[in-house]
Amino acid sequence: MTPEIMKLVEQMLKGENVSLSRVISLVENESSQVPQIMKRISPHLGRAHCIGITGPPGVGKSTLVDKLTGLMRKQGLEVGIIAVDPSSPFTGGAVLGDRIRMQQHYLDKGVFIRSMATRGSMGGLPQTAGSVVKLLDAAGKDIILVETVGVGQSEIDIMETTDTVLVILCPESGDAIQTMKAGLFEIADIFVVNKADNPGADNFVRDIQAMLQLREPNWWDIPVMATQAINDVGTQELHKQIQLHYQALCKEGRLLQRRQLQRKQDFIKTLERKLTSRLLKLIEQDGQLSRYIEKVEKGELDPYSAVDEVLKSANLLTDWFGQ
Ligand SMILES: Nc1nc2c(ncn2[C@@H]2O[C@H](COP(=O)(O)OP(=O)(O)OP(=O)(O)O)[C@@H](O)[C@H]2O)c(=O)[nH]1
Ligand SMILES: [Mg+2]
Repeated sequence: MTPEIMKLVEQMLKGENVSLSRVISLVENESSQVPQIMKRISPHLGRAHCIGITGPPGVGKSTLVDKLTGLMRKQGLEVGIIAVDPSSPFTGGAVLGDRIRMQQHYLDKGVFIRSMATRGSMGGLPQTAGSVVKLLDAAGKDIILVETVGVGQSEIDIMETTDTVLVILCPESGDAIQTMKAGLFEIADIFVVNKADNPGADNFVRDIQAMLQLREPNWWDIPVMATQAINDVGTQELHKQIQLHYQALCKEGRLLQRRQLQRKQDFIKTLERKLTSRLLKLIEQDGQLSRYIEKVEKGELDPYSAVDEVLKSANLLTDWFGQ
């Protein structure tokens, strides 16, 4: 680690937000210093309660995050917020909207807000989001809220990164069966039906409850909460449930287990990423890639055979293992 970055990391560990911001940028830009940074902060990890907030676009996730942040600040807790911005090349994403809704916390030094772009990974978490969560943890945030727009499978990411997952829906989100199809039942620790001021909320809550009753009894009964984030109705009850979930997690080593699994996934994913990018580089250097792409495009070669041939012809395995 360069002395400059070392100093930055030390300041971040003391809870200094400007340094935290700069270290996050290093991680987002995949600086070569990242492994050393992560190594340095590893003794400081695991203290924060990390909460994922996911759900379809526009259900009120940011408004809820804002209200929950207010309640947590009243308890004197330091809050870090990661708003994953579903940036589309057309709209430029929802950053501005998130900023406006969280305005009341902008001047509060106990609240750190960071937007991250999804960078194309279909609405899931950006590859670096897990590392950014770790930085906030190491910087001493008590609570880390990760808001992400949920669209299908990629919500699994949030489960692999956080301790408690809130799935936010609203009465317009469609019937409960669709919700189940979307895999939300697998990841939710708490269901929230927001915009309960709109018609159909009671029925929607009951539908979800009925679905949940079909599940095997577990150590945690998934609650279904009705909220009106915009009117601050039901938000205290939701906050209470979040705390209860954390308490239940902390019992009988469950949190430890969840985090062990997360670390394993983190390791495997990082390995996959590194291997893929290095292999692709090798293939590109070989100059053969464009020839194969052309053949596949023309339909002269099927993609599977092309992959086999590329791997053979580039002598990749020899290069890789240095034999
Ligand atoms: N009627 C009603 N509107 C709400 C409620 N909560 C939030 N809204 C409104 O719903 C709109 C979307 O709210 P956001 O908090 O930005 O929703 P979001 O899920 O973060 O949106 P994205 O991040 O763009 O996916 C805003 O106009 C809010 O004012 C609520 O309880 N009732
Ligand atoms: Mg939002």
